Amino acid sequence: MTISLTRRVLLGASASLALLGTSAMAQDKIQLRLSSVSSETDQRSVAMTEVFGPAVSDFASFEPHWNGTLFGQGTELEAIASGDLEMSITSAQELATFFPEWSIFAAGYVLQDAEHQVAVFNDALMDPFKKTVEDELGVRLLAPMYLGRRQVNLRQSRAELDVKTPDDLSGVNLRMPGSDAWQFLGRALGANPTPMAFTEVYTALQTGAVDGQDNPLPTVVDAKFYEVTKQIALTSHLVDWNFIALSSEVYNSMTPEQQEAVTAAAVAAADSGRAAQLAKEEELVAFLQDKGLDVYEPDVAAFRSHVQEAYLGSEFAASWPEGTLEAINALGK
Ligand code: KDO
Repeated sequence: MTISLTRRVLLGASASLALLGTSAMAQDKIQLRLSSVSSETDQRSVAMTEVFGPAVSDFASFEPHWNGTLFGQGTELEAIASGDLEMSITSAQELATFFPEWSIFAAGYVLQDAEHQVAVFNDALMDPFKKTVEDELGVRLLAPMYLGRRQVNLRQSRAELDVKTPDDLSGVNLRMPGSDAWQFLGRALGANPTPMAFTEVYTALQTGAVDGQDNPLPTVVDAKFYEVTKQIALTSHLVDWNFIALSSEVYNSMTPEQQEAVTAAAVAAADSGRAAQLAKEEELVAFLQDKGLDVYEPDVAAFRSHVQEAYLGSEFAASWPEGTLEAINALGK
């Protein structure tokens, strides 16, 4: 079928007008660029793309950038504070680099499970912590995301290195994320921590640059760390979480209805991602064993007492506001 020249020109013109219209409309929408090192298939990313984005699409253009392609791990909060980014999936460990008291939410064996995380995030005890982040960093924390129970994942097989207690990790070169709070956790586990960005971990395991890493089972699978490791000791040393973070300046520029909608969208995305991540944690032990990894429980009580003892005598605990640890524990089981 041939289209007359006139008609083709008209079609072309209307298409470019439509594009202009779309891009102009997009320009009317609030731009929400999110940068994260998580992959697009990570349950937190899927929840942001499938739940958060559509829920705010009337007034905002959600633009996720996964795998650290826009900003490197640990640089996102400063990018938001300087107005170069609107959103991130941040962590207590990253916030602790600005405000040491945030390390209480990154301490091993404190948060008990996903339900405890939500109760803590919504409790009044969090108000001063959230206010400091807003007042001093210009970042608003919208909702808690469940990352999962962090486990010790090693290149050595169990026959080569049977992990029972922290003593068994002595001398093990364990990759931990770069901040002080993470490095401290690595030492509290008994290992020698090596700071490294998430995007470098697979290659470091593959080449033997590190002996292991720690992450929840869904991450071990999503990042394919199981391809280059041989065991997982189920220490569950940190029930880890992230926070959906939004520039306070952008939030404050929204109408009250938009503020309510963006908050509700974040909560809905966090709830969706949490359910998906919990389901994956249940099913992945068998998956990883089928891939040939030794997956087993060490002496968790020995790890818990060693880690808690390390924290209680630490500079981190000295920064924790009086009564906060007790208030967190009171919200648990
Ligand atoms: C990691 O670097 O091990 C970590 O799990 C730290 C988390 O706070 C978070 O940044 C996470 O990486 C990324 O979202 C990738 O899963």
